[in-house]
Formats: sequence, C-alpha cells, structure tokens
Amino acid sequence: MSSSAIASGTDNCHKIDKKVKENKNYRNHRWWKVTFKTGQVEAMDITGKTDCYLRIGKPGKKDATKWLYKTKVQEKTLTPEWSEEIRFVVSPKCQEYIIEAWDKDLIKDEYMGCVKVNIPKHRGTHNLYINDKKGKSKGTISVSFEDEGWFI
Ligand SMILES: [Ca+2]
Repeated sequence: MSSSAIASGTDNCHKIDKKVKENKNYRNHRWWKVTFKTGQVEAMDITGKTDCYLRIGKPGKKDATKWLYKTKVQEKTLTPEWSEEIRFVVSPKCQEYIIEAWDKDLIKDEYMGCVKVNIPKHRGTHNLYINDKKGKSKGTISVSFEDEGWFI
C-alpha cells in the first residue's frame, strides 16, 4: 500500500489522490475510525505515576511494524484520557493491528505492553488488556472501532 493511502489524524482523513482511487487493488478496503478513549494503567515511575501514550500499527514483514499513529502523552496519571481518533483504510487481507502502550521518560521511554486486535472483529468499544512480554497485565485501555464504509 502506498503511503498516500494512509491518512492519519482527522484533518486529512479523506485526502486521497486520484491514482489511489482508480486502483482496483483497493476494492473491498474499508475506512475505520479508531478512538483511543481512556485507560487504567500500572505505575511505571518511582513517583507512582505513568506518562502513558499509545501507538497503533500494522505488523509488517520480519516484525517491521508500520506505525500509523501515536497519541499524545498523558502525563503523571494512572487514568489517562486521550480522546484521540484516527481514520485509516483496512485491507481485507490484513486486518490484524497492534496497539502498544509506552511510558514517556526523560531519557528512554519504557515499553509497557501491547494488545493485538483484528479490527473488523473488534467493532464497537472494548476494554483491552495491555500485556507485557511476560504476559502480565499493565492495565486496560478503552478503544472503539467504527466502520466508516467503503474506501472507494
Ligand atoms: Ca515516565
């Protein structure tokens, strides 16, 4: 998929060039809106707080995830409220996405965990568990997935 087919944020969400629109390969692709709502996360800093942000991406070849969007950092809170949305096009061949949670730090951000979602199967609002590499929960995030219709 060319980068022009990916729209991030809300402002340029439906800006697609003509070449993409005429490309038959995009038939059966659909727009989805993903809204990062709130979270309840574990403390990551010695202060007992966390500076949590999320990012969503599409797993690529050899684990090279193509990141589509990163939320703002919600500083010093265990109950972050992002209220951020992104629209992008989901191919019927690749519906698995990954959401990661990170704790922003001064020197190096700390990985908290991730959750994998199949976007069409996750239609609606979900409280998703963020699990670290050992499978331990680092909290939950509330995310909604809304089908916004055919791409072309
Ligand atoms: Ca931090």
